[in-house]
Amino acid sequence: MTELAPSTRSRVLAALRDQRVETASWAFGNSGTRFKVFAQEGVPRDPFEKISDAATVHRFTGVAPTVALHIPWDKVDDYAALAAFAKERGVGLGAINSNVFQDDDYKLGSVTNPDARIRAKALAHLVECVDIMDATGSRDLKLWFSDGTNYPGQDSIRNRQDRLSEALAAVYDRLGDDQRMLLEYKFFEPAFYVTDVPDWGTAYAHCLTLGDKAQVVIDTGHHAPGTNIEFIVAILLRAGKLGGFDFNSRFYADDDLMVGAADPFQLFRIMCEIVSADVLKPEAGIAFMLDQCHNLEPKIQAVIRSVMNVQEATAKALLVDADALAAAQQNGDVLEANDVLMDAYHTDVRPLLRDLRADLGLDSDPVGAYKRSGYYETVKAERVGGNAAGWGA
Ligand code: PSV
Ligand code: MN
Ligand code: MN
Repeated sequence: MTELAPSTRSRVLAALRDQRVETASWAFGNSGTRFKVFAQEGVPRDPFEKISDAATVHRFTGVAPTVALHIPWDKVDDYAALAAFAKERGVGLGAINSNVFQDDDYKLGSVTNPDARIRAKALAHLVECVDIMDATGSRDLKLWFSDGTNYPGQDSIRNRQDRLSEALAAVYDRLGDDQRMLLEYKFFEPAFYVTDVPDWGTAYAHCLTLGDKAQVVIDTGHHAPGTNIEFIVAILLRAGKLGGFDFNSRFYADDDLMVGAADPFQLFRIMCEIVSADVLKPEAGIAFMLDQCHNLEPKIQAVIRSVMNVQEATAKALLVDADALAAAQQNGDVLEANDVLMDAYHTDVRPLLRDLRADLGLDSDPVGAYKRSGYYETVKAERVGGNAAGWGA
């Protein structure tokens, strides 16, 4: 790496020091595909052990101080006790993810179901998730609906939108002053014909009607191949409606692979939008969350790698020479503008990140340090009969 100007170096290091990535409890449990859930040794047997694993990721990365929960996968009797347990281990509880997709009752939809009894059941779960947020101190409720239809004519598209909007309004009214709801979209799966929240436009329209506490969350794996995700980021940022990300990688469908593994350039382009809008810092209110499953690879190690991948993309985005870029854009110098961006992308930022970790009092090699720590050997011996994350459970 060519020597960075001292002012650039300290600006980039300061931004990286403040960056936060939220891990997901379900990434530590067993997972698989709809064909097979693969069991690994040493996986958590309960939500407390998932939190211990998340705390281990934070211990070696220094930038992952919160872990998201998924209800009921992480159901416990006492959520305040779970939050206290997390705090003791140096992490906090992050977003509460609702689950209205794993119940026979939801075959024809949850909050969009034609049956009022089932809609009420789904709504009760969403409200219970806000009760849990009160106990855990979580700010964000993440909503993803598997609702949709398989056949033309199966149900009225407009009536389903009305039912959705009614449920969202009821949840919105239940939110406290410091709480938000993040509405997630996904263009396909599990419904085949209509998906009730298929795209950012639908999510945006609902959030706009609801008010400031409703924001859109972008799951990077939930788009058709070739979708320009950074464009969606830019549009939502302009509208003040970007609440956060579920980061992961996809090659084909909702693969939930490690973020930055399939397309590191896409992740860089997304982070460029974030950096240029100056919304990287936690106070900007954008949640950078991981939503991944590690079916084949060692889980804790994979989450550490994922956090590092986000840091690398961010560091490169922070290295874009904003003045040179603006000048080239203003002059209509297409190739120079592209060069400025690519220059930053091609920079090897690993030495800079090693320095960042040294500054934070961490080992410069988080994966190596984790492997040497003996954590995995300890949990492997202690935890016999770990659970599935929820998928395929
Ligand atoms: C749906 O595919 C999704 O991305 C939602 O965020 C769910 O809550 C999550 O996956 C579970 O992994
Ligand atoms: Mn997601
Ligand atoms: Mn997904």
